Amino acid sequence: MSTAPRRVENLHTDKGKVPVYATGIVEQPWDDYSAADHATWATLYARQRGVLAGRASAQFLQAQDAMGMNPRAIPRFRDLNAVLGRATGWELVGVEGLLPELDFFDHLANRRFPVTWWIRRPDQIDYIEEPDLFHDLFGHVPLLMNPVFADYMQAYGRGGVKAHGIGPEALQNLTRLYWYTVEFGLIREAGALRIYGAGIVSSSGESVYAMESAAPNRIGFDLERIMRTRYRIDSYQKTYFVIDSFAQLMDATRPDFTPIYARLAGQPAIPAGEVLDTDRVLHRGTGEGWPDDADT
Ligand code: HBI
Ligand code: FE
Repeated sequence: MSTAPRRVENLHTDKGKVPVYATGIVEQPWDDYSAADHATWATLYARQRGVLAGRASAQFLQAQDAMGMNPRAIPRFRDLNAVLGRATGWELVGVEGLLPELDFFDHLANRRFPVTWWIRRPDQIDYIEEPDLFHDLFGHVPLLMNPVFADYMQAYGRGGVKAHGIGPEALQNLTRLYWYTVEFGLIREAGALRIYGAGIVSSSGESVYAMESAAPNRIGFDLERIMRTRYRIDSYQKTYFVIDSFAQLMDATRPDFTPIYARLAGQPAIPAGEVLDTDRVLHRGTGEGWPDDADT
């Protein structure tokens, strides 16, 4: 039962005061967005929809259209919540940025998706490291309209709360699953490779790279293999994992992960660019342009 969050402090930002609540929830200060903020949204939205034609999952594009996101100005969370709530019971809540993992998992477990309330500056339009409103709203939110993916995200949140109680290794295993599916996942749709991961769909460069570059590996989804695989947060991915459907993703998260964590505990992590003999290899990458320093 979600209780209304308690206002705890006013956060000073360059746009005045934004009230921050106990669970990290802030109200979307829609009236404080500048013309530049709205123009940044409109530019990124138009550019990405152009890049994603023929590259993004049809289910992603249909879901984004069904949400009725305004392409010309930053959408109001409350308008999107009316549509999203009816479709799958999910709710967008504004946040300041990355949340402590347990807070993040608790939101997902209660069908609340945290969306950063601010958007990047015009001079950051091509890249920003931390997730801003465009990454969250354009990238993550549309698929919450898809009932199967919406169930997966809630199951993931519940799994995260449990993993947090088990320990750091379990949490690391689960974070890798999020990274290689929700953030950087590919899907096979009607026999063709398509993008659904938010980190890719919100990046023009990585949308092209993930689909067309010879450099990265593309490997069939394997839950435990993914949970062991390191990743990079500072460059395009060295490896992308491909699911056959969102149902496959949901089925993979049905079992209790506790015995899986126990099995993985003694096994070494797999470097981000490595290909295993047991992998279902769709494309073995050339490794061209890969950073040569260690993976995280
Ligand atoms: N917080 N607001 C926000 N958004 C995220 O995507 C997010 C987070 N905190 C932690 C986190 N993601 C990752 O560690 C996930 O793998 C859990
Ligand atoms: Fe993200």
